[in-house]
Amino acid sequence: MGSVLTTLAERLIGPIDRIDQLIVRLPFVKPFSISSATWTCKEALLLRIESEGVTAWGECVADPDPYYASETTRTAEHILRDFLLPLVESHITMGVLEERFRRVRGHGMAKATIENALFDLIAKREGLPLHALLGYDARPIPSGISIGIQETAEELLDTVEEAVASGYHRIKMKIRRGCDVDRVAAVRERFPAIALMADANGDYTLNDAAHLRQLDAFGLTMIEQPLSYSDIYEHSLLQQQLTTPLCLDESIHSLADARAAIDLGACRVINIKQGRVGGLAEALRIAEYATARDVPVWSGGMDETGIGRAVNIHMQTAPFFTIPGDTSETSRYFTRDIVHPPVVLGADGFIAVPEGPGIGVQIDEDALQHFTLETKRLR
Ligand code: OSB
Ligand code: MG
Repeated sequence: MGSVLTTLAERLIGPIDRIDQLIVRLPFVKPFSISSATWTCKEALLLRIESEGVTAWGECVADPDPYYASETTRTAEHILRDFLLPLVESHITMGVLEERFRRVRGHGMAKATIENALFDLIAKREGLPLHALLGYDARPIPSGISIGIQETAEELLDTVEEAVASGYHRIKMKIRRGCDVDRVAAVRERFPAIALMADANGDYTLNDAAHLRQLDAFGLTMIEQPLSYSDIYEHSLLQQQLTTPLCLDESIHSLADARAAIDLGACRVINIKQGRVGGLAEALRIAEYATARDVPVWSGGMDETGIGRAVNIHMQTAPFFTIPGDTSETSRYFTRDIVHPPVVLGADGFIAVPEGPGIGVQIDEDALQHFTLETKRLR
């Protein structure tokens, strides 16, 4: 593992002819609600890098609003243009670039956008699929689904039923204050045997510990981010009062956060979003650290377009990812995506890794043009 990351860090960036930033907006099939926000469409900043006839892509996972994380599409634009892209030079390695990026505090989503695009570029130039550049063999990826907060319990039960029938290996349901214990109880009663978990996106405080303890009755595989994004210490106190494992998502921005959380006993599982922690290299470091301490990890999602979704799939070929993640079929999110082929579930609920060079999916130029709000040339 150490050697995998060393080899990655030694890769040269190489010549860059042009960089463009695109903002795209794709309508969702259905609005997606978490405790702090409802989104009716996916807005994303994309980076397109051209190098000697090769075109590479990176997708920023920031939302247009700061309701899941502090970064937004426009903060990412500012940080990319004014601070990160000036550090990208053809003669340096990815490891040196990562060192340079450390001077910029935070902004992991902006950093991951460049890192992802450059790894796509390097992989394409070497004729390797991204998973092979990362050092892992392709394998079928077990799928999980994240179901947003539904208007009614009936709609929730119908959605879960559909997901179970599709073959998802693990069901995550979003909860919030006032829409939690009864909903989980209803799902559990109807589906006694499924792997089920709940994600609160930080809607509770330690004062809710007794209330949250009721969730221990339902055999959840984990409760994700019950407390706020900065409450790592408070999660360690909550974990002592619950038998259900806690999983941290938005609290983890780096390996340092993961260390603090694990060593404090603040979580027993980590949701790693490579697009949130600065990219694939930091994500794999977190995965290795956690796994060595018997804290399993899984790959989260940010409702990405096919570009970011492909990156998450390639990352999950790493053997650390032992729990089904939040990577679901494209058709759950979009009627039309900007890449092909779409992500589909095999009959057994597994996802195949795209096998072309780099991220392995092709841009659908017509769809891209259709959904693009603006394009800016950055270099
Ligand atoms: O908390 O994991 C989350 C989507 C947007 C913001 C935060 C979260 C999510 C999801 C959806 O749960 C994951 C996906 O389907 O990509
Ligand atoms: Mg989450």
